[in-house]
Amino acid sequence: MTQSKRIAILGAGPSGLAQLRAFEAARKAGVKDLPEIVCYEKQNDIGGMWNYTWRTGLDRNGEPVHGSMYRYLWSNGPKECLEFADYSFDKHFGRPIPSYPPREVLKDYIMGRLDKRAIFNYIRLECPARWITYDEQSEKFTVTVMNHKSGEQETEEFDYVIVATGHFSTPNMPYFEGLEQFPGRVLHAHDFRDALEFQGQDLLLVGGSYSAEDIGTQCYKYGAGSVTLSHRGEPMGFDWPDGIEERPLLLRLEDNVGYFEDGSSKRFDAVIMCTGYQFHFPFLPDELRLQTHNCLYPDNLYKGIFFQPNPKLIYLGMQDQYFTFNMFDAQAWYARDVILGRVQLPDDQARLQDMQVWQQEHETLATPLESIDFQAKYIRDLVSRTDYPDFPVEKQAELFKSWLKDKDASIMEFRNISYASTLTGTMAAKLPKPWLEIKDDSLEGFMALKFITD
Ligand code: FAD
Ligand code: NA7
Repeated sequence: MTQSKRIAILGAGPSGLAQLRAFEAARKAGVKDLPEIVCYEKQNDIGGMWNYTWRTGLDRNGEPVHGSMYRYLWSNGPKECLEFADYSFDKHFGRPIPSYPPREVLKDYIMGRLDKRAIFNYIRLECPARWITYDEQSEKFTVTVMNHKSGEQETEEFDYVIVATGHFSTPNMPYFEGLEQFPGRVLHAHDFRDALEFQGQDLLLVGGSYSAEDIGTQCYKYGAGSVTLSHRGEPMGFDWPDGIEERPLLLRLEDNVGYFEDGSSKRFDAVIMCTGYQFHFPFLPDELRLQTHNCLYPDNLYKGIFFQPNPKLIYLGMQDQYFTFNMFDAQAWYARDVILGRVQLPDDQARLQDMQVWQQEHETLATPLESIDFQAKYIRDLVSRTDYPDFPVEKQAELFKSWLKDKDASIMEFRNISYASTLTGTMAAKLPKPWLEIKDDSLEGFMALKFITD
């Protein structure tokens, strides 16, 4: 009898769970001789970024806290763009809900399609990966994890390693002169949790992307005194309400006063660095470690998944994300089919050529609209190669473009807009009052709202 292959999945967030589900789908479809899978998860539950934690700094095991989610987060894109091809929002909620659900509602949806009993057979919680090596002769990986439940390190061998540890957890924290004397709080978006903490305060947010936009509008919603967004590139340029403004880059702080590139200055109570994240894989040696920045087509990953120097090392979800959950599914299905031998990987040279074609197109992307189409095309390419249920990714790309327009039209109101599902055609319900006025966004609170349906 031949020994079955062994696979280690690192991380049980949406990407790792997509991989587990892809294998589960094969098992349910009657595929025999499936590989043996172990999924190591650092936290004490599944869900990744969606497993909200109040903790910051270190977790109860002394590990760096993974979570960057904050309490009052609502989806930053329409839910119709992240709908799983095989599990619609209609199926989960049984009735139309609005297009921009809050965090707990989205988590409920993500978890809803999992057969938890089956999934938990594979998962070892509180087991952060510590170190991984690859032996050219045996062609096996050695994976060492710290099992905080047993209090011991464990080492096992695997044929494949799938890295699904996310890339929005390790702060990129720049220095500005005078920070050490600033009398208020200085934190990174990673450690931001509850906007109520900043009620009445004048806030300086450094950064010009999603976190700055979202944390800024959220602090405004929950009563911050003022929000100043400082950007080093182009301003975001939205039509901000009174109380939110953009300024060019912060030059220095003197006591509690920030000085900006345009010569202006302002007094602040707290500074929140919304300056993005580092790719951080402390458990991987140089020769196995993906080295990239936040972009739509990281270097060295064939089909955005297979590590070029050693394609038995697989990375999921490493792209910057317009699309999220359905993209992770498409990646996981493709990775599964390669591991099962249904899809043959081409040789080194052919993989390189393929990556170069995508890289070249990636380098030409000049606008968000082009970037959305590029990511949709990437997903289409993956889906067309497996039996993952076909879904209208191009229509979802069009919705993303409408979303951009809606944000430009009104950054404080875009979350009040509804879209139709590209899968079921169901029109999303409308919120009974504007997003800005709905402060209780718990699962129970949100689902108890009287949504408006046509
Ligand atoms: P993660 O969700 O980050 O999961 C990675 C998992 O790996 C975690 O469970 C972690 O504990 C585990 N892990 C890490 N290191 C180790 C280790 N050494 N060993 C074992 N396990 C490890 N997406 C949307 O679609 N809509 C949104 O509105 C949205 N909002 C966001 C808001 C914020 C603040 C952030 C940071 C992200 C947001 N995202 C959003 C994007 C989010 O990254 C994805 O939705 C999704 O969580 C990515 O899934 P993942 O599994 O790749 O990574
Ligand atoms: P992003 O999207 O990677 O953006 C980081 C932002 O921080 C971006 O505007 C950067 O400017 C800016 N930045 C980075 N370093 C600096 C310094 N030193 N000074 C000033 N500004 C800086 O990260 P986000 O956290 O906004 O979003 C990540 C995910 O979290 C996203 O998917 C959301 O769903 C939530 P640049 O554009 O590089 O000039």
